[in-house]
Amino acid sequence: MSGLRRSFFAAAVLVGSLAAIAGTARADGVLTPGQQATEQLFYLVLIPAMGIGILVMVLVAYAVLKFRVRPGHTEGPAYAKTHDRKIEALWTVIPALILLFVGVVAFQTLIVTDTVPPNPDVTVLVTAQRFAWSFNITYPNGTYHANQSTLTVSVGQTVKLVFQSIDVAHSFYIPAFELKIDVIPGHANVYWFKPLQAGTFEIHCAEFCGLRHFSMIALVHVLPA
Ligand SMILES: [Cu+2]
Repeated sequence: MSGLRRSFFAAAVLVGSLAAIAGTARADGVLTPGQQATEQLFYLVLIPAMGIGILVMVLVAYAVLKFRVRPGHTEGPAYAKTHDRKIEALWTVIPALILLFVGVVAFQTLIVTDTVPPNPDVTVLVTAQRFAWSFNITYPNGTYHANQSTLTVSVGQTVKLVFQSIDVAHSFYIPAFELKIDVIPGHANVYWFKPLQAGTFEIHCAEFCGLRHFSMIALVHVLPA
């Protein structure tokens, strides 16, 4: 196999395996609107980035092979080209357009993930404390459940979360929902989610908060509607 053909082959294998990884990551389905928006953004950025990365790697491999020192090719041209206005304009305008695209899609994602519904069905005061979470939950019928160790909600309910920490900085993280927000002393962060499927999902702390940080785990129970 020639060097150029070999680099194209390696690039094809890389694209294939990345596509396979992307495929398995999609298999779980949509759990919340925020998770859906986050994953859409992830793939909208990942797929063009893979294409650009592969293009660059192939061009580098091509240049290394084509312009290497070999019998009869020991020197460069006597008057090598040093400027090209057209190419310079292209490599300014194309990255600018890519950044504009990423900026627009990222803002669209933030509109979904960071717009807390004005009239949530369930309101939860989440209290973080080394090394446990506790939930004060107000349900749609007005019932109030204080100091719960598990967050129980139903499919289709909009859930507003208000966070407080009574000691150090923590971070509320539901990996399945791709939801993560800092929980810091002295400032109440606000976030939301809307579960679309029943199930039980883990809540972790994603900010190192002390020796037993790893054990700061709680559950979200999503009951069928
Ligand atoms: Cu913590």
